Amino acid sequence: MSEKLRYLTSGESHGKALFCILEGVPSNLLISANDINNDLSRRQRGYGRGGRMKIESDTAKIFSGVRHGKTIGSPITIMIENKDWQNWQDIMSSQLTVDSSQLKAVTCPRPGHADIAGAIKYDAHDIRNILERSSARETAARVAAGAVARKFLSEFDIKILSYVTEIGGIKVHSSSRISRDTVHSSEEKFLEIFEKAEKSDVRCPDKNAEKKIMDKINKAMSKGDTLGGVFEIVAAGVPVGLGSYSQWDRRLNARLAYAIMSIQAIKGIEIGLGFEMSRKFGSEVMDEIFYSPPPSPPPSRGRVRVGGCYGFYRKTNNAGGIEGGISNGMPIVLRASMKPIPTLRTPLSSVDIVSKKTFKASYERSDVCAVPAASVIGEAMTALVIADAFLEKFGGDSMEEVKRNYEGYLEHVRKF
Ligand code: EPS
Repeated sequence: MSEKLRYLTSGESHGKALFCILEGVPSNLLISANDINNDLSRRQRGYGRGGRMKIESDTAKIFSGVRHGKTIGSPITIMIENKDWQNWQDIMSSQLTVDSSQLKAVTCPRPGHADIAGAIKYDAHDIRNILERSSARETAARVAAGAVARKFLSEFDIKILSYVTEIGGIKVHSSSRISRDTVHSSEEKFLEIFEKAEKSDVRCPDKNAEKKIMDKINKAMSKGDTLGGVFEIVAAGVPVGLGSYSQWDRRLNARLAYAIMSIQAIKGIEIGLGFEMSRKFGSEVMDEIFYSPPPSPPPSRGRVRVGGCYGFYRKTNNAGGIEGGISNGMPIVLRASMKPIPTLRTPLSSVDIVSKKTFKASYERSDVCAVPAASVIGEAMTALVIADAFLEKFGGDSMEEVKRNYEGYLEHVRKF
């Protein structure tokens, strides 16, 4: 793990605010709160989200690291206020002024949440102490950090996009997917799929599947139940050579898996053809290597995006853009599966942590389905990992220095 780009988040779900401190962003990157707010608002969308998203309109306040619209190389501090704090001031007060015996403790852990393991671990007799931080609300702060990483990567024509491939077992039709046969197709095809996803209430580029998914979410909603699903992320324009096989924790696939698996409710990740690869002959899945002399003069940087690294190219992308833990110049493709949200309006059986009697789990307001939001969070985590690996290879203290280093490397790749 290189950690050229480091970040921490803090804040409770119903506390005053969420924070993120991001360190390692070079100076002279143009950034504004609007760049961050766009992603914050994308994270809030999606059919099946709960009442909280109607209360919040997440916006970033930049407290440090940016001056007159440009980074200055010092840690960037971002705050996102919780509007709902108004309704939780006593319950979430940091002061002893509130009589805690008057506050109703949460004592029935929800199966599938961090509640019971967290309560035992932190010796908490009110599960609120656990659920406030384990809540996926924390991801708003990560999306803010990811938005800065995305802005940095955009300076090098690297785009990170995502869409939902299935919810509740209803899958997007193969013609609306990019991960298999069409993965090496033109940038236009990528963008078309993502534009459709962006307009969809469930980030699904296939209208037919979208309708079925929304019907299924309605069904879950009326039953007091929840749904999970799968989303796919594509990082296009990543140059050959990020990450390394030389040490286990430098492998780019491992770094991505770590970051994606850290998102609340994520239970699995695949890169490229993923699990499907294990069911095929080797000859069917390796991406054969071809060569055509690099065009002269060199194409604009954007052209590196699809099809590999100038002269060398592939016709398939079963590897998902990573071989031997190193980016190979093809788009990086990964999928993650999200379990259904564990907070159920019709709760499952649980045991009260105080009385030890069987009860129904506590119900906390929550979402019916948050897969579209997880997809946006996945983009942020991917952006942070790729920006970190990019800085490890081309690192510099200013954007100008990083750009010089990158241009020099592209020249090397072109001549290789
Ligand atoms: C979330 C905010 C939370 C939940 C959800 C994600 O708000 P509240 O708890 O006030 O309803 O909607 O949290 C969970 C899914 C979870 O498991 O905790 C958000 O901002 O994304």
